Amino acid sequence: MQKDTAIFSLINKELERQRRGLELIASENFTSLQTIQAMGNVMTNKYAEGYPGHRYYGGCEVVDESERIAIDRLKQIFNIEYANVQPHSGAQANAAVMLAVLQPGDKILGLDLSMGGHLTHGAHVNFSGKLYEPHFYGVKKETGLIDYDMLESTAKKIKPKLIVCGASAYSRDWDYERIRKVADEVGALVMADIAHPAGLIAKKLLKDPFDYCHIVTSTTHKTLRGPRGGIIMVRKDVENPLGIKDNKGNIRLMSNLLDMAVFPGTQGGPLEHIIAAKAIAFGEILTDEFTGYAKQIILNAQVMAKAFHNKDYKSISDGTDNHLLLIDLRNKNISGKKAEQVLGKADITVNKNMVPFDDKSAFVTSGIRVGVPAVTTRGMKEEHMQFIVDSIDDCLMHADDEAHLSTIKNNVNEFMQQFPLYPELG
Ligand code: DSN
Repeated sequence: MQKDTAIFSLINKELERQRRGLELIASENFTSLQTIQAMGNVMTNKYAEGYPGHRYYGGCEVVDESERIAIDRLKQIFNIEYANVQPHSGAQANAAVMLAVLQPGDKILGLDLSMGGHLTHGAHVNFSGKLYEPHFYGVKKETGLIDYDMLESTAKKIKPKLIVCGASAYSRDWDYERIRKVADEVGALVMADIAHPAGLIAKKLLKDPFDYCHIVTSTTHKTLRGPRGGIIMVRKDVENPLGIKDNKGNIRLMSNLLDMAVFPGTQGGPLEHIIAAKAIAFGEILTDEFTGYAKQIILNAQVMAKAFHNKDYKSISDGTDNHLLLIDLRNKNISGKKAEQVLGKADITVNKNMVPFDDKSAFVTSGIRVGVPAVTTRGMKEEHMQFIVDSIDDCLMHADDEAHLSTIKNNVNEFMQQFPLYPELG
């Protein structure tokens, strides 16, 4: 077949879109070129159901080596005993954990989606809310901080099997120690989904969840800056302290339960080309360059928070400890939906997001979520944050002025030329 110009020209168009725009979606990043190159490799041709050394197909000796390197590097990053690098995504990782440690109908307790939580933490439209009995904690209205009292009282009342911590739109660190204390009192396991802040945790810039959370999941493409995918990790509860049984009633190591839940529980053949790319990204995370990157994320986010504050924007919890801000636009008289659309016209990409206690629907919302991992990868430092905030404010203040939005777009495109993206690609 001839080269598929339709698709390759769209890939080039997407590259140009990424190059010229301000990418502020908190869950996105620009992975290294070698990571991208590894994703398009011949390992995609290989079936490798099972795990290194124990596969259901022949010819796996090479992918075994690559998967072992990915596992070893991930263990080194987080100082953990167990890692599974096969989940195709964060949602798949969470599904596998729940399959491993829960029975259908068991109670789970997670952060409410409308308060910053994630679909897979019990939302009624998701498998986690359909197969299990979901309960939620939230944030405090006055502070925007996790309501640990609510978490504790709900846990004591309902006695969940699993407490899930972690969020998609929460700008503060977590009190994992307190959550574990509650879990121990009610006999629950704790799963931390660190998909968003994982890169900052890897470099010890935020609290370490591993000593308190029995199981930790993440994606690999957000602050970890790797290929799109998921991982499951355990530091020290591999012994299965709560005696969770497999479906034959045997008490197995947590590592066995989790491995079985990924394959054959929820997935078939692993994406060995993506696992190779994960290995590359994990190698990059182990470098000093990544330490500098993670520190810069926090510096940029804090300067950005101040710049928004100076323009009378309200952020939930009034600032950030991590890589993102959840901006409440209610005092600016514009919805999240409209803000996302208007900013898009100026090549500034954000996502609309519900704010806690939102009076608008998830489709309209009162807020936007703004994150700095991607612009930090582009090379932006503290001094560049003011331009971003000024441009966002300018757009929102001239939301219906197409000519003005077009001028801002030109300024954004010119600004972005200072920060080349994949110059090797021409
Ligand atoms: N959709 C991701 C995010 O944007 O946070 C979470 O899965």
